[in-house]
Amino acid sequence: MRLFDFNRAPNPRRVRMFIAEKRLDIPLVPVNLYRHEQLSPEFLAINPAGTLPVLETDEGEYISESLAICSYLEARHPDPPLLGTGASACARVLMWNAICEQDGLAAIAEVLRNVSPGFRDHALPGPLPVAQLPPLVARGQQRAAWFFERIATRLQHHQYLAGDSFSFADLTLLACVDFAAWVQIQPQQAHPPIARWYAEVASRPSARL
Ligand SMILES: N[C@@H](CCC(=O)N[C@@H](CS)C(=O)NCC(=O)O)C(=O)O
Repeated sequence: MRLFDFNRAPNPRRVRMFIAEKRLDIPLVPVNLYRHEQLSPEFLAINPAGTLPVLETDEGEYISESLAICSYLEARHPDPPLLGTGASACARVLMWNAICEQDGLAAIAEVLRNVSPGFRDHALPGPLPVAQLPPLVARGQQRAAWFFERIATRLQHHQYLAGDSFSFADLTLLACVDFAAWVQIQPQQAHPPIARWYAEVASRPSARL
């Protein structure tokens, strides 16, 4: 098994943290996004979307999408459970993970990818050119603000995002909060519940990855 990875990017990071929480040892294959190695013909043959992370299984199958990779690993290594146990806990993890992906990571990416010169003509991942749209910067900032307000409300009454147990949803949220700092958004300052949660989760050894 191998994980195609880039150490600076938020999606590969949440999978690396998941692997660390599971105490698994999976070799990493670096793919440098800054040098656009994800757009090489060799990598596009592995993942035509041109995104990381990708897991290569022992059977030679390639799995992209962070949640799909983590679901595969959870099925093979159930302890400690990070995707919930029981119908309702599993649904809560998937629900909050989806909220963090769609309303959090996507909003922050909308800001970064439409403002940073490094993403010129690459405002969306993938091999086709996509122009930056400056009005999306303010929209992304607004979406991110709404997202973190919702997260703060949730964390006011729950220790972790999906309830009483630490889960993959917390890893995705940690990736969101640290990614937000790239575009000068720091929800810990405005929202004490997020600050309380962040202090705990960011001190786990896996968060150093
Ligand atoms: N939905 C995917 C998102 C993967 C993704 O967008 N990864 C980013 C790095 S965080 C990427 O590979 N970007 C490539 C690019 O910008 O060309 C997942 O959950 O893994």
